[in-house]
Amino acid sequence: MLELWGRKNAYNVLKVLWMLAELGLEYRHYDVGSRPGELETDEFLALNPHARIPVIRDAGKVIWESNTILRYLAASHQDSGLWFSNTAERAQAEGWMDWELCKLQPDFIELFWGFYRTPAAARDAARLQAAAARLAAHFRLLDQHLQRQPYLGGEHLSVGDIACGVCLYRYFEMGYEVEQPEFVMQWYRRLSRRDAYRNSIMQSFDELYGRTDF
Ligand SMILES: N[C@@H](CCC(=O)N[C@@H](CS)C(=O)NCC(=O)O)C(=O)O
Repeated sequence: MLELWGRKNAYNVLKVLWMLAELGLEYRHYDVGSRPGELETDEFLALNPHARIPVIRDAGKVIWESNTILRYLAASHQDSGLWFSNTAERAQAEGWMDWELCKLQPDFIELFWGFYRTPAAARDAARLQAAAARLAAHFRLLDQHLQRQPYLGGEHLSVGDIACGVCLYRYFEMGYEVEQPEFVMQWYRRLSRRDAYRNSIMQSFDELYGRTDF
């Protein structure tokens, strides 16, 4: 059976939970990452030398990096429609995945950590504003793209939507005032109609409020 390591409220673990739910796959879950030192044990470092979650093991192979895990699972279950056998079509979705990793996620994490996870008295307003402005620009970019098509990779849900769509619930629900671009919101509503999205992503994250200890 597929195994998954990582606390279920971690941003990058959420991507994998959503993917597993879309595929209807059973898995064994190891809840690591919320207690000090858990990712630095010899046992865990043998799985992921970068001491990060998520990690999966499937068919005897260990895989880390959330977007790599998404690619692996989608490519291994091509009947799900989440992958593209046509390489040019696949590249459309994959471009957004790589952009998520280097642009969208760092700015989202900066805002989420700086605002939601940092106790109010310790927040840095100027830094938050700068992160929020960068994120707003990212979302405008997504909006332009989604004006032309319902999903990031084209006409149906794919790995690209899972990588980028994971942040929407926290972005719009964490209590920081943000723009709500029309086509992003339509996309968000489309995702929200999926059981897999609601059951994995649209979950309370109250336990992270004001917590910087993990
Ligand atoms: N690029 C990596 C980033 C992994 C990462 O930074 N994961 C965070 C959780 S979202 C982590 O392991 N944090 C340490 C912890 O939760 O203890 C990926 O996409 O998998």
